[in-house]
Amino acid sequence: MSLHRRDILLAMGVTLVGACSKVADSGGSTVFDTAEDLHRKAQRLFQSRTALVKEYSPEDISPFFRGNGTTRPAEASYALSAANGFADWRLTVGGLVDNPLAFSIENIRRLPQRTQITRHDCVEGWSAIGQWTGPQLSLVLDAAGLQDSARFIVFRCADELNGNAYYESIDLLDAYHPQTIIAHQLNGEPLPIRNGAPLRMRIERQLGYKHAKYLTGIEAVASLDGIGGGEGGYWEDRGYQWYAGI
Ligand SMILES: Nc1nc2c(c(=O)[nH]1)N[C@H]1C(S)=C(S)[C@@H](COP(=O)(O)O)O[C@H]1N2
Ligand SMILES: [Mo]
Repeated sequence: MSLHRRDILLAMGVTLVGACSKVADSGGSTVFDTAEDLHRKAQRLFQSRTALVKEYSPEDISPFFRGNGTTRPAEASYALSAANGFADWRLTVGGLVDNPLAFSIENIRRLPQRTQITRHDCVEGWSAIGQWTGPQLSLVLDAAGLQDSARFIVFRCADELNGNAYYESIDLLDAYHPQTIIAHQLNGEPLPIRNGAPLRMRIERQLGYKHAKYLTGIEAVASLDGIGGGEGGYWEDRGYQWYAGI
């Protein structure tokens, strides 16, 4: 899947603003960089954001991929759905899109798939290597048709922590990253409940808390204001960084 040209420009605009303010913050002569310098810096940032993360071999896979955060949503509707093999689970794609969509797990399995063996890093100080399979998020976003005003992708989840819905968000650069997939398998098996069954995000350029589990909705938005606590994610609303790059 290729990036929309419009999205690249939009995302680069976001990156450029970040680069400029960082340059300004650092003081000194860098404030007077030529347009060429700035262009080179923006390109370097863009390349570091779009590069692939390392993929591992089957022998590197961790014997047990632990669960963290919610490991079994407490909601009765979740237990019912799990008892039925998630046959009634729907993943909705909406917000600033031309064609709102709803996918069953079977629909998700029938899309072109990507399989990747990657290392997951949690801020709590553990890592694990697992093999994940599912369609690229870009495929689903292109099918829904992102509108020009869309800047962020929000992920809605089935679980709550302390009475607050878990949610996450990323920008369009990460949304269109080739290793950003909607996973329905871990190590060749349907996702275990502890790891987010039936669907969870893999956002491989970022830390563990960005990878929304128990995924029910994907929403394209222009701003993160007014969603949850307004900081772009459950943990971000509690002080974690929104951009958790690794
Ligand atoms: N819906 C939901 N997604 C979540 C969490 C959660 O509590 N609820 N925890 C996050 C954190 S902190 C991590 S490290 C990973 C853990 O993924 P795992 O359970 O497969 O190890 O899921 C992330 N996604
Ligand atoms: Mo985590």
